[in-house]
Amino acid sequence: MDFHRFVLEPTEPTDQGLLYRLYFVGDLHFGTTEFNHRAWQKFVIEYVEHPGYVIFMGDLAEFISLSDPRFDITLLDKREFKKFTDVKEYAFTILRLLEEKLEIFKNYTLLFLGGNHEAAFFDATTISPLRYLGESFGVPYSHYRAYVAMSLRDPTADCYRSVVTAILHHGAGQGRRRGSSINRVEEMTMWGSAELYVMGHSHQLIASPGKHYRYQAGKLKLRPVWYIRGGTFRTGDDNSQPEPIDYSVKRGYQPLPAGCPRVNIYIPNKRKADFEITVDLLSWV
Ligand SMILES: [Mn+2]
Repeated sequence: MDFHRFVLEPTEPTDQGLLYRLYFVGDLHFGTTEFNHRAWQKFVIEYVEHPGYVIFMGDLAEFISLSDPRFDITLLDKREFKKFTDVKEYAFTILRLLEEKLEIFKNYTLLFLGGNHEAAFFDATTISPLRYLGESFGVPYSHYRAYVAMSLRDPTADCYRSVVTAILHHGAGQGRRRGSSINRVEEMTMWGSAELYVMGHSHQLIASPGKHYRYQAGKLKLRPVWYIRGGTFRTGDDNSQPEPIDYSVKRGYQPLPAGCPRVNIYIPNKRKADFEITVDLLSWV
């Protein structure tokens, strides 16, 4: 598991303390007809009003799949397709469009975490989409999982006030019931201890609070933790052509909204107070 340390500046000054906002954004499946452009626009407006750091959780980019209505079956004639250069050219077209979409997050992006669809993208094109974006943004890329420590800087005192850690994994497997989905995240506690356990992949948007007991410096301490699943933007929209194809409908899953979780880390001004964490589940249809 890769380890990354980041220094966070407060995203917003408040009179009562310091606020650090952090978005986990994933499962866009950009490149399919099911990417919900309308919900994405609403998210961008929300983000501009409430800026914060961003960690991308994987399955952002998708090479066109055989089930995509835009796929031209005649291209499958192995003798014509594939001048391999055409495949690469198409892949880079998708990536450049995605890069434009993510441009507004560029200076606030901490990390790109890869998912299974990036692996499929790589298999089809030999291009690793998030390694490409990571290099373009000048931020690290981790395949599938990472352990992250975020040092919270206090610019008024020029010191670090605390550290929030997170164990991240794109996710794997299926199971659409809320319980089975969040249990996968709770199992991440066996990999190590952190304040935030975040997993994408299931497209469900869930935040579930938990508690950890830790014996530290001769004292038993109760630490609040959060288990989080990261949502999706692959829900289709009203304008899909040639017909609305909602991914969840097509797969026989319960329909889900488009959205992502936002984590608010708050340090009150009062001396010695440690951070508090709340999670907003942002969703749009
Ligand atoms: Mn996935």
